[in-house]
Amino acid sequence: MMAFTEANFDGLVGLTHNYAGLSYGNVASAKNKGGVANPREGALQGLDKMAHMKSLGLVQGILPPHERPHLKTLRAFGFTGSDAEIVANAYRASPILMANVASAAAMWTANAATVSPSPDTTDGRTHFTPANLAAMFHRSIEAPTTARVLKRLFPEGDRFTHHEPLIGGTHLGDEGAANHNRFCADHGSEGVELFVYGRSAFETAKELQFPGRHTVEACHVVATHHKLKPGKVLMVKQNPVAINAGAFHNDVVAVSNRDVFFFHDQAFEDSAALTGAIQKAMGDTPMHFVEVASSDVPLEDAVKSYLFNSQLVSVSGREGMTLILPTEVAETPSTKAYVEKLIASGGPIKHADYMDVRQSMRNGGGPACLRLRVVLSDADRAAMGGRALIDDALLSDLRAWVNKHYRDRLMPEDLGDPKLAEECFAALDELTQILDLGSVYDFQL
Ligand code: SUG
Repeated sequence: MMAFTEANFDGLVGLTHNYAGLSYGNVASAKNKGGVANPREGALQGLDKMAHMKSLGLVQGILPPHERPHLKTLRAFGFTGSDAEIVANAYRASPILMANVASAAAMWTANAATVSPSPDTTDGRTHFTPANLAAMFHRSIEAPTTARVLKRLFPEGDRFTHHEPLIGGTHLGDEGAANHNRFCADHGSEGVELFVYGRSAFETAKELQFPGRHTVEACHVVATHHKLKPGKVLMVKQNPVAINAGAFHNDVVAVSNRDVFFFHDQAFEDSAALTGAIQKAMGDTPMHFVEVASSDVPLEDAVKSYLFNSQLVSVSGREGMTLILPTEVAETPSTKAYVEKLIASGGPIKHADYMDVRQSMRNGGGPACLRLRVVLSDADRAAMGGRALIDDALLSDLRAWVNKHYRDRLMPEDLGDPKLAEECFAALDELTQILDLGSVYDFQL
């Protein structure tokens, strides 16, 4: 019997990490607009989180930051000349355009792609679809680089296969794994995949105040491309109330691991119907549903603290599952009390580890936003390309690289500095060597 594990691929916080307030409907992004960011601290916080996961015996991977500012986009807008001239002219012409093409948002790799592992697919391969992230301009430019990195790490062939990001712009808006959960008895057993959407492509979603970024049509296309098994795919609409409260991705109000689904009672319009459908699709494997009542944790506190944007993991040697939570949960009275009660309840979740990822949290990215889950067999792991699985040597190389290249202070006003672009490209060129990625950036192609 082949052994399967879940690997988490965290996005490394990029050199241009800043607070530009780009994401309408993302409460933290709006609140922290214009603040002072510390890219170096952000990257080190991310590496500490990866080190913690590794120390728990989990398989931890890393995905690189993207090249920012993205000069290819600026050239497409008509800017010409040397790199320095393009940066200076684009910033002068439109600081907000520059903020968009300089955003480090690729760090939130829960939005990098949707991944269906081999036990779920009829051709027995692991399928990847990079998310088009069409809803937000600054994220809509991520997919080509994401695709190149994923293809390098998971070579196309008998084990892994890659699909094109969806066409159709916002009509086929796809935000990737942040709106996708997989339930199974064990990571290597056949799973049930749940796709969550905010709206339909061809309707006016009058009930939404904020963008419903992901459409039901996108879910259908990805499920079809991924060759998922009939009866093992579910689609559900996220509750508009949750989107309007700032849950711009479903992973702000729900998280799963294996046979446990942890979610807020306002995440979906009809929790009972959903849990019934999941249990039916799971057949003989009993699910554990941990539904958090609004009377314990108001939706507002769930969004503020990111209780559900935790990682739920099975740690060998620990009885029960572990939540990897952002420290903000311990600082919010309702969620702190809830987690204490949950751990003492005798249910499937028995441990809570808190991580400081504040640099990312201020842009609306908690522990779960920072990671892409990929279930891999031992043989899959052996077939991977690059050097993206974390061990002590790689961690130490990455920490040294961050300390050498990253600034410790960045504001949106700094994004027009041609020197920053130069620093980024030099650093990323070096990173592709550390991670053995080959050429994945436009400036290398
Ligand atoms: O897409 N924030 C990201 C946060 C993504 C979180 N991901 C998950 N929930 N899985 C977004 O809204 C803010 C950037 C800025 O404002 O500078 C931003 O893009």
